[in-house]
Amino acid sequence: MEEVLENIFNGILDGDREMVKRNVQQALDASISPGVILTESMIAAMTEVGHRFEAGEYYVPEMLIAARAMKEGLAILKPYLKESDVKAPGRVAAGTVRGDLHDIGKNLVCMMLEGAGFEIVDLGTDVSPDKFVDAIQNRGANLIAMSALLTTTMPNMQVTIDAIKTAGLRDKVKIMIGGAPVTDNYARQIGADGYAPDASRAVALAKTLVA
Ligand code: B12
Repeated sequence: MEEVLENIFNGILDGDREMVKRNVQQALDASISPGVILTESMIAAMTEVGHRFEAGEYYVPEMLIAARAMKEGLAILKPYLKESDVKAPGRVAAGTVRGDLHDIGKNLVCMMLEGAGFEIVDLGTDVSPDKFVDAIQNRGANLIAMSALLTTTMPNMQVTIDAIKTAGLRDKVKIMIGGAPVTDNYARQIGADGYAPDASRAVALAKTLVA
C-alpha cells in the first residue's frame, strides 16, 4: 500500500483526526482516485476497527474516535466522491424511534454506512412513525435503519413498521433494526428484514439487503 494510504489507514485505527485529514488531502493532491482512497484506506480501516471490536481488542470509545476520524476524512473526500462515480448502493433513512433519545449507536451506524458509500438521511432521535413514512415517500429512502436503546421504546419499531405497511410502502423498502435490547428474534417477530448487533455488521447487513 502507498505510504499516504497507509497513513490514513493507521490514522483511523488510532483515531488521529489530524493525521487522517492531512493525508487524505495529500492523497488527493497526488491524484490518487477518491474511490481508491475510500476503499483501500478508509473502509479497509473501518473494517479492521470492526474486527478488533468483535475480537474484544477495541471497545466503544476506540470505535467512536475511529469513526470520528473517518468522518472528518470523509468530509474532505465527499465532494470528490460525488464528481467521480462511486455509486451509492442505497439511501438509508436512519433514526432512533419515538420516545428514545440515545443516538451514539445510531450515529456510529450512520457513519459506517456513509463510509461504505450509502447516502444517509439522518432523521435524528425521537422519530415518529410518520417521519419514517415521509422519508420513504418524499426523500427516496430504500432502506430504513431504526435504533432503540430502551425496552420501553422498542415496541415503537413495530408501530413504525405497521405505519409503513398502512401507507402501502412495505414492499418499497428494506427495514433493519438494532440497539442494545434488540435481538434477531425480535426483528423476525415484528417483521423487520434484519438485525445487526453492531455498526460493522450493520454495513454487511445493509449491503445484503439492497443487493
Ligand atoms: C449514554 C446513555 C444515555 C445517554 C444518551 C446520550 C446520547 N446522546 O445517546 C443519556 C444520558 C441521555 C441517557 C438517557 C436515558 N437512559 Co440511557 N444509557 C446510556 C448508556 C450508558 C450507553 C448507550 C450507548 O451510547 N452505547 C454505546 C453505543 C455505541 O452502543 P449502542 O447504542 O448499543 O449501539 C450499537 C449497537 O446496538 C448497534 N446499533 C444501534 N442502533 C442500531 C440501529 C441499527 C439499524 C443497527 C443495524 C444496529 C444498531 O450498533 C451500535 C454500534 O456498534 C446505556 C447503557 C448501555 N450500555 O447500553 C444506558 C441505557 C440504555 N439507558 C437506560 C435508561 C434507563 C435511560 C433513561 C430512561 C434514564 C432516565 N431515568 O432518565 C434515559 C432515557 C432517555 C430517553 N428518553 O431516551 C437503560 C435502559 C434500560 C432498558 N432496558 O430499557 C440503559 C441500558 C442503562 C441501564 N443499564 O440501565 N442514556
